Amino acid sequence: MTLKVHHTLLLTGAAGGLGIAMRDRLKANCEVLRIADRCDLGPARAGEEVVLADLADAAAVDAMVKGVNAIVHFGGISVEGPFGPILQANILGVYNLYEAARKHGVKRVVFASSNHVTGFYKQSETITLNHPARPDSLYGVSKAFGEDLSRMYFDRYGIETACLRIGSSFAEPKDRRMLASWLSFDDLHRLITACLTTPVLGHTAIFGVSDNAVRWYDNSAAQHVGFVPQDSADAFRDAVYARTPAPDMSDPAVVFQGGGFLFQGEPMTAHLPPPKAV
Ligand code: NAI
Ligand code: 15L
Repeated sequence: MTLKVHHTLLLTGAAGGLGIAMRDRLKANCEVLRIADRCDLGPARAGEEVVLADLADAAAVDAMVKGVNAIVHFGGISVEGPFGPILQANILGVYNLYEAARKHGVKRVVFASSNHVTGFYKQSETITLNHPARPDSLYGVSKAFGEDLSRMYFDRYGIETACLRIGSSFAEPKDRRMLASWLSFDDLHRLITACLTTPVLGHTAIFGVSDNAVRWYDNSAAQHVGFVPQDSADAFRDAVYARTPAPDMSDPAVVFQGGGFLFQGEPMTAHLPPPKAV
């Protein structure tokens, strides 16, 4: 099966953790890989073009997108934090990206959304792609915005998008939560490849996790993508259990799928015990 459906592919966020992990893998998916970030990417390697651009700069984003056939959009703020940078990178930035895609006729985007769009569901629940968003953070809200914006660009302009609700994509699972949320780098590449090559993508969200025995997600509404994960966090289970304490069930980070994100930024208060009467 040919993977090179698109001649020139744009990878944003190429200086980040997942950008670095996908940079070489995505060479299999195109003739030319245009890598972009606001941080230094070093010189172009064989088969690459390098673009420095801030996502909040509409003119720079327009130039970054011009001439590509498809986009893997991984750039942006990747954790909870102050609203200003999230607004610039994840809200204005994703708008700039889709406006540039519309103007330049790009018809397929793979958008790095996040499990934090639905982080306020419990770890005891299995959620489908039809469950409403329950963002656990301003970051999660910004990813929900990207999902909605991309839907509008599909309905109005026919730009197909897969919103990858990535769980935890690292070299290996770091804690017990990631035994459910882990997505290996190779499975992430398989997921991106499926989104780029499926004949009809439309607009869809899809949870990005490996074939972990413990899972919170049901991807059955996105079978048309054709994503079949081949790795599993289970191989790391014994080691993770050995180095981590037993879960404290009164800890919201253990109860909710979003884990520690619930405590980033302004402190969460809804799940704390009520103040004692004086
Ligand atoms: P990262 O933080 O390592 O990389 C993000 C990249 O985006 C950085 O190189 C950064 O310089 C760039 N960036 C940030 N603001 C920018 C701006 N205004 N203009 C241009 N570039 C900008 O994040 P990571 O882990 O590589 O994640 C990639 C994407 O996947 C992010 O969008 C993140 O939200 C999403 N994601 C990642 C998960 C993971 O487990 N690694 C889980 C869920 C979602
Ligand atoms: C994310 O959305 C973050 O970008 C990543 O850094 C991880 O923390 C991940 O979620 C997670 O939930 O583990």
